[in-house]
Amino acid sequence: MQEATVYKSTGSWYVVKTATGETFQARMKGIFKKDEDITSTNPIAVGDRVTIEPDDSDANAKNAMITAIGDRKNYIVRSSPHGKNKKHIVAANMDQAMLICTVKEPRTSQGFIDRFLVTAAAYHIPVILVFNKKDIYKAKEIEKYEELAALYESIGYRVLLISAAKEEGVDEVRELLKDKTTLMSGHSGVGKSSLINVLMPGLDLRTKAVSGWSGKGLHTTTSAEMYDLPFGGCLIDTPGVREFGIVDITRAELSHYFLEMQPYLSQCQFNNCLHINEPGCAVKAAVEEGDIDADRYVSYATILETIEETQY
Ligand SMILES: Nc1nc2c(ncn2[C@@H]2O[C@H](COP(=O)(O)OP(=O)(O)O)[C@@H](O)[C@H]2O)c(=O)[nH]1
Ligand SMILES: [Mg+2]
Ligand SMILES: [Zn+2]
Repeated sequence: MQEATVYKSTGSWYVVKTATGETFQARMKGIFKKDEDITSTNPIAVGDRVTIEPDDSDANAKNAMITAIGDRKNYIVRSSPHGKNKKHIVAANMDQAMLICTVKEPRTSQGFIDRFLVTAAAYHIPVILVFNKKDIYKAKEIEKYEELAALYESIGYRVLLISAAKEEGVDEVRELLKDKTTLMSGHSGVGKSSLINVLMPGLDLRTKAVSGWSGKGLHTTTSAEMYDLPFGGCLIDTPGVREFGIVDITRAELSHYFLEMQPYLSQCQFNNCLHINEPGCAVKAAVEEGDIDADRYVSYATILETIEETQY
């Protein structure tokens, strides 16, 4: 018996690696269920710690059986394509997440950033916001970036401006990734593969033009994969994941994941205040005073509407 970490999942086969760097093609032994409260479509995800029994019958094959899954420190899910109420675990056991954004080609909306931040906050995963494609930003885009950076830094997030193409700002990215397990995410076309190729020369991930022919097919079929960084640490790439679901969050909880709202929550007149129409709402007052950013409040109200009250 050996302990190993899941680096890739291809449905029924998993690529797992031991602490000494030995890689195995592993399968699950029988059917066993992990957390009973997660009705997930995949029992094992990238980042999971597993116990394996190497199969020694074929010395060249490096096959193994997975006999147990360790407890997860955290995990992130998206709603499954196989049904609204089913979840698919994207990755487990992360130290942090890095959201790659762009102000231009394509523009990452603030709503998308806020949804990501809410999901990560709900799973207690710190987020670093990395804006890429600095090289094509003109005065207008630089100004937009600076606005967003000031906003998210004021909330407590780390924000970077880089160019993967020109390899600018990448040293800082390396420093932040070193010796940690990081989930990398972002819209298609923002430069995730380009950045990974800079961080891991020799890996040579396929990058594609934003409006390239390969479009959807390529991206929906690819699943999460973990890489060892040459300078220490692991990176989880999530090429097929457009967005993580706000699946585990109730309406009442949502404001807790807008970190800048937290100091006001206890000051609302009603303790079940959803900060929409209630009298004596301290959150709305803070928005009016300019102490909470109005666009963040719009994101809050928009996400709140998408959470069905009957869901939980
Ligand atoms: N100008 C510029 N283009 C970039 C940069 N990073 C990536 N790109 C381009 O953006 C497109 C999408 O990049 P890719 O790495 O495939 O994005 P992914 O979908 O997030 O993996 C490609 O045409 C890249 O060459 C950058 O820093 N500056
Ligand atoms: Mg890519
Ligand atoms: Zn309120």
